[in-house]
Amino acid sequence: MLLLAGLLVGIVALGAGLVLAHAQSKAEAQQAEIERLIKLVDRSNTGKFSFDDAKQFVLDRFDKLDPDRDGTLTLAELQAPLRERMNKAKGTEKNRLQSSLKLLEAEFKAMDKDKDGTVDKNEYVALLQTRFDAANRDKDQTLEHNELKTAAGQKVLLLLGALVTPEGN
Ligand SMILES: [Ca+2]
Ligand SMILES: [Ca+2]
Ligand SMILES: [Ca+2]
Repeated sequence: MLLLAGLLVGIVALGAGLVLAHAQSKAEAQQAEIERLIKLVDRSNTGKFSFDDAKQFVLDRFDKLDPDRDGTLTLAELQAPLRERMNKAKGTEKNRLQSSLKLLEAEFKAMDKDKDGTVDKNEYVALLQTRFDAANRDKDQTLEHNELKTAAGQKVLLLLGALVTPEGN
């Protein structure tokens, strides 16, 4: 959906010829990001990953995001790595990261089921399970590249720390 929104803005702003190039490079960037994450998550080197792979990956990621090790994430903790990058970024890159921060805030709210203002591991993993199942269209044990390309797949990748592609960029 974000990709589509970006494309629509592109059509208005740039005209048809440039849009083709724009869409092409975005598709390539998305492709590369999917490949990167599959490599990180897939422990058995099969080019796809199971829910257990994804769960293990997010639990490790959770610990890295949780420097005070209290077992919960605040919004600030979730956003910290991105903020750090944003401080060093300039221009369009900075705008891109700014949109990502907003998206993370929405993600945080989606995860914080009991609305206590923090996200614990159970909440994180529960949302991962829901999104994994939604994206796993052939109902086998794994998410493949073509499933990760879909809107549902992109939502799984967000939880794995994918670089997001915000609107209008
Ligand atoms: Ca914490
Ligand atoms: Ca909570
Ligand atoms: Ca599958």
